This record gives sequence, structure tokens and C-alpha cells, in this order.
Amino acid sequence: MAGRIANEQFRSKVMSAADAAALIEPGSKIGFAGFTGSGYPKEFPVALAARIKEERAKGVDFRVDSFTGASTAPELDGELAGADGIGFRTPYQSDPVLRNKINDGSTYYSDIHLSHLANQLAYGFFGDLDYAVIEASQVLADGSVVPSSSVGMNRTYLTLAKKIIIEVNAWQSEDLYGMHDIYYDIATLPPNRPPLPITHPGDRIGDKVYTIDPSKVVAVIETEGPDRNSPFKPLDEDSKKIAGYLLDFFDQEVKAGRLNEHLNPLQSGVGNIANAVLAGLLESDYENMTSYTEVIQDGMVDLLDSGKLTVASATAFSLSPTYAEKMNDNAAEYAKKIILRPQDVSNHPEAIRRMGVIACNGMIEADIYGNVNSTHVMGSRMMNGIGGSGDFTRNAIFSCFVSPSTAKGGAISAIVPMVNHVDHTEHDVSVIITEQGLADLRGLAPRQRAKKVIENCAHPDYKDQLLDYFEQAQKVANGQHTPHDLTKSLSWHSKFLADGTMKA
Ligand code: 0RQ
Repeated sequence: MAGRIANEQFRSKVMSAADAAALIEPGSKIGFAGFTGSGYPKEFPVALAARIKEERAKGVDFRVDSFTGASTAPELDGELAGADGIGFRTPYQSDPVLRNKINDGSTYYSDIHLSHLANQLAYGFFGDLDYAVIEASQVLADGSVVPSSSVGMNRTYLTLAKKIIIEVNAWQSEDLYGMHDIYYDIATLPPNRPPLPITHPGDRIGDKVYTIDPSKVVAVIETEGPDRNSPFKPLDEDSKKIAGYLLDFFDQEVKAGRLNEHLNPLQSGVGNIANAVLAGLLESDYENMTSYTEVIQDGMVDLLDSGKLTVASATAFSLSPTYAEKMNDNAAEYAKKIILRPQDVSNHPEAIRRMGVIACNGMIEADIYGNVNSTHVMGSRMMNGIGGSGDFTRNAIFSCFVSPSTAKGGAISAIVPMVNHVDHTEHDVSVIITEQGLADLRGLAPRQRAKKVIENCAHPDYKDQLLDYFEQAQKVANGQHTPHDLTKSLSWHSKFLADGTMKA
């Protein structure tokens, strides 16, 4: 392990996770590394959760404010939430224990676009950051810090925090060195920020390492735990159908001359449908594709291996355990084709708009007019968060949303009269796809969209009910642009809460 910490000043700070956790004061604001289950600190949060429980047993109300890159893992969000230790949390999360704390009201959660957080922290909207707790794959002799399997918010946390704690994880490959691209000029606040000089997903514009102030380092912890990602489910028929419709849509766009035969850089969300789309691309005739996205999942690694994808830019891995091992074993090779960037660069609207990225993300529900809800269940309950979906959706050349047409065994329709929460407005959504079909909403007015969404995307069990609503809305609305019956527009959700089904 000595080889992983080549700098004497850092080596002199090596201590146990419990000793490092003892440094933290109640109410501290901590910026943690971690993005979609990769590159998060493995031991410090567990030790901090243990300390919080001990202090609480003595009557001390001990909570911290937790900032991350995006979702993390049971050792971080799960442990700290389980100890009732998180007072405030931002941005994206997906841990079931934390989700419960947010929904029972014991943790405040602020759901921020992933590309916005660095700016907002720098402006001081969240107060001063006390600690950065970051995972590294090694510390070089000159004191520069080599990132591990995610970059996320780390550059910002290391720069803004008063004190730094580093976990150096020997499970992460040393060959990750060279894969990262840490761009610092973006931290220059407007109006003096220079243009983002990315014109191709493969462009490298920054450093391979984090440069930090060594006097801020108060603890270094040696770890060797793996990233905790779950395996993908085998591809089901609905996911394959949805992927098929999307690929047909790409073919249509190529024929129409709006895309060339390499497609534009692809952004693909997380989850099984996104993985099915990537598997579909592997079988397709498309060659020399590129990706400008947020996370690299298994399907993207397969595309890189096949040579069909030439380069992938992201901020983190979101790999199954088998693929994470494969990445570690071959990191030097993959570093030639994969670039991991800070999330304010991977998700930057300027680059997404300039390169005409094609965005494809999951949704909870869409309404007949094309508004999309990615985050809320029945109006009030948080699922995960908006993540990077908004960064990509508004700025992409085409923004696609995918979902099965029903949830909870058919008791919920994913196509509703009015979404119970809006994350992506009708102005930003180009295409909606369910296993029933694809609705291309481009160039259509709201009432034209409604017919297409109901006809092409709704489940047969809900089609008549939606048509009835649409007809009734046109009769009673106070205008015919986006007709709604305000006494009924959210009645499907309240019916589900009362009766356990949206079916009339
Ligand atoms: O819940 O597991 O309890 O049954 O939502 O649904 O169908 O498995 O879909 O895993 O792709 O997630 C929008 C949540 C979809 C995700 C969302 C319930 C359903 C199930 C999951 P159960 P599925 P997915 C880049 C892009 C926002 C962030 C984003 C997401 C659970 O895609 O978080 O896009 N997106 N980031 O039963 C009630 C409905 C429902 C519903 C599904 N209409 N009502 N519950 N569910 N539809 C990546 C990052 O930013 C990191």
C-alpha cells in the first residue's frame, strides 16, 4: 500500500476511519465523493455513522449535511441515513433508507441539476463546506491526487472545503491514471468564465489529477473495498421493444438527413431500458459512434469492446460487479477510449447543445401533452431525483423518454392526464416511448400531441379512459390550447391513493 501514497506529507496523515470520523463536529457540511455507486469513500461514512449513533445514545443531536456527486451506495447514504445522521442532502440519491428519511420528513433534500451544483456551492447558497471526503486510486510523489472510478463533484469539494479527508483505495486500479480530465477553468465564475473548449466527446482539456492544498489534508485512510454496483436484470421483452422503437427512430432520422450514419454523441440514462438500447446498438449497423454522457454502464463497455463506439465521455462508471472487475483489469486500455470528467463538464449545456447530443432517459410518467415527471410518486413522494436528465434533456438535439406504459402490475398508467410533478416541460420533450410504441412530438401543438401520445404510448387498459378525459377537457376547458378539466386532471393519482388503482 505504501506505493499508493507516494507523498510523505500524506503518509504522515494515515489513520483509521474511526479516528478520522472523530474529527467531525455535529452540523458539519461534508462533500463526499461518489456517483452512481462508484468512487465513493468506503470506510469513513460507516465509521461516521457509528460515531453518530454513539453520540445520539449520549443525547447529542448529531447530524451532518451531505453533498455528493449523485447516488452512492449502502456504505455511504444507507449507513448515514440509517443512523439518522443526515440533516440535509443534495443532489441525486437512490438509496432506499435515505429515500424513506426524505419521505418521512426527517431529512431535507434539495434536488438540483447535476451541472448546477458546483456554481451554487461556489456562490455560497449552501454555506461553507467544512470537509471534502474523497476516494483516490493513488497519491503521487508531488502530492497530486489520482481520482478513482468517478469524478462527480470532487474538484469542487476539494477546492471549496476547509479540510480534506482522502481514502486511498487499493481495490481501484492504478492504471486509472490518465483516464480522467479535470478541468479547472470552469470554476471561474461568470461573467469571466471562458467558453468550454469541447467540440468532440474525445477532447481532453484538463489535468489527469486533482491539485489540492496539502495543508488542508487532515486524514488519509487506506481502504480496499470494491465499488458496490448491482448487476443489471436480464433484458425483458418490454425493454427490447422500447429499444427497437428508438433504433427505428434513429434510422428514420438518418434517412431524413438529420443524423449521419455515426449518429450524434449519445447520452443514455441509467437502468435496464437504457442498457437494452445500448444492447440494441451493438446489434445494429451503426459504426464509429461516440458518447457524451454521464455514466458508463455495461452496455457502453460492450460497444467500446466491439469497436462500434470509439470514445465515451462521462463522469463515472455505473457497472455491474463483473464489468467493474473487467474495467479494473484493463483500465490502461480503456483509458485510451474513456474520459471521466467533473460533472459540471460531463453535463455541460454548452457542450451538449454544440455537439447535438441525443438524450435518452427513463421517466416515472408523462402526460398527454408531453410534460414529464422523473422524480415524484403521487405528487409528494420523492423517488430518486432529477440527476442529469434535465441537463441533457433541455439541451439535446432530440430528447427521448422511455418507460413501460404501466407500473405496479398495471394499477398505474405511466401516461396520465396531467403529471403530478413536472421535471421536463412539454417544451423540452421530443419523443416518448413505451412498449406500446413511440410518439414523436416534434412540430406538434399540444392537442395534436395528446392524440399521438394516447394512440401510440398508452396501455390498451387506459386508452379509452384517456380519450374520455381529453374529450371532456375540451368541453369544459377555459381555452383550447392545452385543454384541462381542473376538477379531474389529477384525479387519477388521488384515485390510486384511495383505491390502489388508476382504473376507472
Ligand atoms: O419501483 O422498484 O418499487 O417497483 O419506479 O421503475 O420501471 O424499474 O424504471 O429503474 O428505469 O427508473 C424515472 C425512477 C425510472 C429513473 C426512474 C416505480 C416502479 C419502480 C423504478 P419498485 P422502473 P427505472 C442520468 C439520468 C431520474 C434521473 C435520470 C430516474 C421504480 O430513470 O431516477 O433520468 N430518473 N438520470 O414501480 C409510481 C409511476 C411509476 C412508478 C415507475 N408512474 N408511478 N411508481 N414506478 N413508474 C443518470 C443520473 O442522473 C445519475
